[in-house]
Amino acid sequence: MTAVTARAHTNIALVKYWGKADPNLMLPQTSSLSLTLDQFYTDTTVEFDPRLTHDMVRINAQLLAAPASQKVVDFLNIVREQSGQSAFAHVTSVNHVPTAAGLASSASAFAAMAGAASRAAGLELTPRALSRLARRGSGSATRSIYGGFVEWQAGSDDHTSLAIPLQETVDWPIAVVALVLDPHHKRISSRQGMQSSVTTSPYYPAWKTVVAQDLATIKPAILHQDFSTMGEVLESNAMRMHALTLSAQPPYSYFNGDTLRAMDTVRVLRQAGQECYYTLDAGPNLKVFCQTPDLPTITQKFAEQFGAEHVIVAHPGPGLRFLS
Ligand code: 2P0
Repeated sequence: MTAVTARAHTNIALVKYWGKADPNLMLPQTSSLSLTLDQFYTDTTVEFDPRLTHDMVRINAQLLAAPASQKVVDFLNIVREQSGQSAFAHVTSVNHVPTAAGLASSASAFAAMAGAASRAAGLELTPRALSRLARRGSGSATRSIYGGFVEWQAGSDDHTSLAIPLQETVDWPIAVVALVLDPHHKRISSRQGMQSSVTTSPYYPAWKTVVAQDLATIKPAILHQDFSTMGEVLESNAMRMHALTLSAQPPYSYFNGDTLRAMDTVRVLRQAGQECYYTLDAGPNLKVFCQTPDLPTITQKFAEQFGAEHVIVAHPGPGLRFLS
């Protein structure tokens, strides 16, 4: 019985994953691309224990009962199948991410769990294999195995759908300003939302074309440190993803009034020469990309508008690591 602890950081997608091709294997409809962030992470400890009669899952010091623990139990079943380990496990996970506020705690959570559970079960997986395993827990977790800029290549099956680091160490003074406009649980989960977009939005075929074009444009822009091109692509990609929510049947939206006000502030800042671009996920919280020399002006503006306690600055962060 060995307890293993792993830490993984969350990531923010610049080209979004929004739709599954295979919900069981968690194969996406398209590839996607993200930046791993230093400020938001999850620490997870896993220990298999033959004395247990079921998996014991504690998240942020709270013991989860079924059905809340089901996603974790399903994930542990995959690890048991791969490793031959038959015991149930103690799982203790602490999220340093505002949970379910559109800051993708599932990405850091399942990446950390992939690391801790596989090693505790006796497996020594490569980063590629860890990213495939993390994918089975949550799509965005595929990318959190690596630091820096990461592409999740859609692939066509369980073996080929995995993350590839584009640039693990980011030697570029960029920052992401996260605005926590509403820290509460979202009403429509990403899982439900993306499924509804795939099956009901008439724009879904166009989205697949958009993603292919955006990836082709953004990858060289990142490698050449072309901030303007990267920013224009990430902002339009986010808006086109959200167009899939507005065009679904029934329509829905993750925006609230503050989201629209913050988007407007980004435009005003840009007109005043502070180059910054926004993105947002399945929640109302904007994430604003900027270059570090512009950080003081940009954070001050948002602190005046929403309160300093709602403004969190993050930088490029590292990939999965083992703490014990
Ligand atoms: C992303 N999101 O690329 C996109 C953009 C939210 C908006 O991946 O069903 O928690 O577990 O695979 O990964 C959030 O969805 O969904 C997400 P599942 P996940 O980051």
